[in-house]
Amino acid sequence: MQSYFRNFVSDMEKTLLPICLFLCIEVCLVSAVFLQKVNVWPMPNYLSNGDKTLYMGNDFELETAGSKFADASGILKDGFLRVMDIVKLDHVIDDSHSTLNESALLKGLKVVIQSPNNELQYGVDESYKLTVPGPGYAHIEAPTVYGALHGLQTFSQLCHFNFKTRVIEVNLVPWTIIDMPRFPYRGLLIDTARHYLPLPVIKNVIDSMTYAKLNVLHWHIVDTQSFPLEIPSYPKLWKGAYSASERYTFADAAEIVSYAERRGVNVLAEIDVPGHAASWGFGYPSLWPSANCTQPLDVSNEFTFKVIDGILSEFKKIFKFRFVHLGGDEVDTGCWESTPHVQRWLAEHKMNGSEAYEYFVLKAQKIALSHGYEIVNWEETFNNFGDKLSPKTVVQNWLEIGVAERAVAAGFRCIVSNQDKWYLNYVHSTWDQVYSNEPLTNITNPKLQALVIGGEVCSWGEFIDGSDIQQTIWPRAAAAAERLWTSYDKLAKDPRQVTERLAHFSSEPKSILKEKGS
Ligand code: CP6
Repeated sequence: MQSYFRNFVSDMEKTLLPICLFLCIEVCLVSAVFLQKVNVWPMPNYLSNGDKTLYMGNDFELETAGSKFADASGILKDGFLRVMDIVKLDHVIDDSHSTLNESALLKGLKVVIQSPNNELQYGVDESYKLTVPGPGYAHIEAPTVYGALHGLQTFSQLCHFNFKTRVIEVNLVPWTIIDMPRFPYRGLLIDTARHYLPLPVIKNVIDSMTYAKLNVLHWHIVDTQSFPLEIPSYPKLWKGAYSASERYTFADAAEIVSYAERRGVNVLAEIDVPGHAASWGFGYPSLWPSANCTQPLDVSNEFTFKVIDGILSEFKKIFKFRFVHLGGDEVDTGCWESTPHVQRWLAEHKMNGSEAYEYFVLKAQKIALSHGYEIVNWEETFNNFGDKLSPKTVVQNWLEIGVAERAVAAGFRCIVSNQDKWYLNYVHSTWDQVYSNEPLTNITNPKLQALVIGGEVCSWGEFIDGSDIQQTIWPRAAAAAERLWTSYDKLAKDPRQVTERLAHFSSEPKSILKEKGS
């Protein structure tokens, strides 16, 4: 019995010992991971950290001595104040610091920007280096102020409020972060035609984009349902607005652009032609083929192109982004083929409906080019007459799988918006599906990869308004933002690995999404 028991024990030891060892190692590993939890979103491209904790002084300050960038317009200073607001939230901070050691004090942030210019444009250098070496100062170095703004966002994510000591802490010091985006175009579409979005809501959306380093607000301004924007040279166009109060003055639009610009966000303005444009005709009914067949815009009428030209020449005054979006999607030429005067025009010009669609899109492209814009078009234009499009076209995918592959093979640049994964209006699509949408799927040639300039999540407005747009956008847009920012080899292959980090990111901006917009 005794020997049986001894044997039993030793047998047990044989099996338990490895299990115990395994558990010990596991506990150590888990606690190491726990200690080194890095809660930065999107994940930077190079990062190293230590295990020390600093606390932020009362007069935590921004210093820019040595920077070539003069910040006359206060872009950097405002950015600094905004992230300090995020860091502090509404916590009651203990400013006596009586229990804290001077040798762990973080006094401020020194920012050095190499370029004196601050023009925001497609392809601007957004890289930055952020270091928190120890007590004293944290440092950001960046070629441009827009890289520095990203650095500020990352810095804010290293800070947290310690509820015991009631001070702001930075832990895991020393930090070194070297970071740059994977793609230059990281977009979000908002739609102000299906539901009007008040200016403070749009501003809030812009602010929230900066937390995730998204850099293009694609403003789908107008559609069938409404024309909310004032166009000074065609003052009847915004008769197509839902109501007098649901409108943007030209100055409002300029205000949105400068608000976005100061935050490193470009605005891509869209007029979707020739489909999706029936609202244009409330002010100018001759833009309709007929009163009961109201779109696509009348291809047979020169006035149609005069209005497009007028709109784009007004756009050029405020929308400084290199690209304008000319839509071109979901065109049903039935109205053209069934309206007598358009029918006659088609016959005279020896065109059928689809040829007239091509004629319209190419003519609109020429107008945009004449104003110095490059063009984004929805993928149908490429699918139907890709060989005719201007080489300055960027093809925006949404519909078919494999469009990016085909568009870059044909030499076009491409933006990926795969509707199954990146259409946020599909509220049942989950953040991990968003995360797993890889823009370079099946594109292996580096030259062709470079033609995929990025991607865009789309918050179409049929069922979204100012009251719930933020809840529909986040946190899924953040999943896309990491896909577009972080280099491929650093992305999680299984989205579940990043759940906790994304949850941490989500709670931070949400708490300041109250009306700070205007
Ligand atoms: N409006 C415009 C839309 C859509 C598109 N263009 C759209 C289509 C399908 C879905 C969501 C939006 N509402 N002008 C397509 C690019 Cl699911």
